[in-house]
Amino acid sequence: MCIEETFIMIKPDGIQRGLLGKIISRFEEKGLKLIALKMMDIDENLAKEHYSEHIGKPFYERLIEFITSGPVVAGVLKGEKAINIVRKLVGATSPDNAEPGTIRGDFTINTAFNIIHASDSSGTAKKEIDLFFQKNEIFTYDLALEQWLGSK
Ligand code: FUP
Repeated sequence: MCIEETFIMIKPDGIQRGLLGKIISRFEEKGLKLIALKMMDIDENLAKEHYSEHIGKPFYERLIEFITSGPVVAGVLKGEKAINIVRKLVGATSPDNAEPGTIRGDFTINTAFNIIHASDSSGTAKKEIDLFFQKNEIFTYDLALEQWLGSK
């Protein structure tokens, strides 16, 4: 069984629109385990590190300005094939491609203000979890399902 950990971040627009609870519920209802969660400000250095792959792109400056404009909520989700499952629940980057039923498909209309980030591979998941969380901010506990499956 492929148990993975993945990073999510509810962006400033998601917080400001009062969507935090609804977004987190999608992951809880799916059966993913929330093992870390915190509200925080992102400073410019962290923003630039997190979005380093986008340096030089036309939307880069606005992206850094936006992600540092207000608090975000960062989290770590764990579960079987969690990275791909979370990306599917989040939906495509561009809201016109994001399917109804996905978080972006249901709640967003503009690519720059797409309310949530989620890691897109095991490499970025590890990098992003390490960038945003100390080891003692990540928790270990059992879900009832895991006890049944013996698959912690
Ligand atoms: P995603 O992995 O779906 O969050 O998307 P990307 O890593 O490609 O892009 C990161 C963020 O840059 C997006 F969430 C929003 C922003 N962006 C734009 O503003 N315009 C674009 O054309 C592409 C991305």
